[in-house]
Amino acid sequence: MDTRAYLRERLPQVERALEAALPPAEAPPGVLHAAMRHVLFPGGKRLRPALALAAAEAVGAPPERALPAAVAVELVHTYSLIHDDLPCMDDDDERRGRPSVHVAFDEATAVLAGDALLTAAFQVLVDGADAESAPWRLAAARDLARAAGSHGLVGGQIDDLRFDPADRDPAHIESVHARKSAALIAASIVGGAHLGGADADSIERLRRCGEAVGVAFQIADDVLDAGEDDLCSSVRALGVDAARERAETLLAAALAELAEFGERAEPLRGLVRFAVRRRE
Ligand code: GRG
Repeated sequence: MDTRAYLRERLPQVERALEAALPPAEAPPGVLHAAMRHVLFPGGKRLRPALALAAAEAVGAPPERALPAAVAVELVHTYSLIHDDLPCMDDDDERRGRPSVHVAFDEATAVLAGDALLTAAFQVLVDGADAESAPWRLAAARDLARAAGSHGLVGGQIDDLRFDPADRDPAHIESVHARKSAALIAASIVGGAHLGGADADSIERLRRCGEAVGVAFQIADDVLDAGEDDLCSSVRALGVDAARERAETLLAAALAELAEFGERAEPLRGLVRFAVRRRE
């Protein structure tokens, strides 16, 4: 499976759907809409939307059926990046090689742009529901809310911010990663599968796959960032070699969950490998 070719083929439709989901930059209040677009376009790897589309394919649905989930997870991801960059959190002046939103605009605008993106994510999931898709969209919204909230992304973020530098317990570090990073990756896969009409057994397999690959993705990120001053890092707790080994073990577990899905899960398998073995 050529994952880069898959991304080149699928991502243009994600870009169009993201564009359609946001008000134009000129629509009032223009400053807010411009700030919402600032980090979203041009974006990053778009890994989470690609996982959502590939998960729909894995359960036998056309990938475009997963577009509302793909857009929703990217909007939640983008909000989290904007808020994470704020001076009260990670205090980063740059994101994706450009000034962070609070630098390009101001702090209040960055907070509000993040709030609006988070809200828009749930609007995209419910807008356009019909009798067939309503239960699937409801399930995707429920799982995304859980992944984004105090049991997921936000809970992981506060534990990361309050992380004790003396703590080198790998299990605690992995629990932070499971919430701060893996929960949204798992929600991307599960959301795509829900919109593809997957049965309960497939959803649970894909959830376990997403949780494993999500933690492995974060370990890969720690390995790529090794030498930076992140305190809650698997590399800091385990060393580079053991961290890499842990990521490979989790990758194998994630792929094992996909064993039953056959040929049509090849794009998802490719993306799962890409998430863990990427070099950027
Ligand atoms: C503010 C609630 C809240 C959460 C912030 C985004 C975040 C959580 C923290 C940033 C630091 C970090 C290492 C997060 C883990 C997730 C992660 C590796 C994000 C980067 O994701 P990529 O590599 O980014 O997919 P692109 O730019 O490609 O979309």
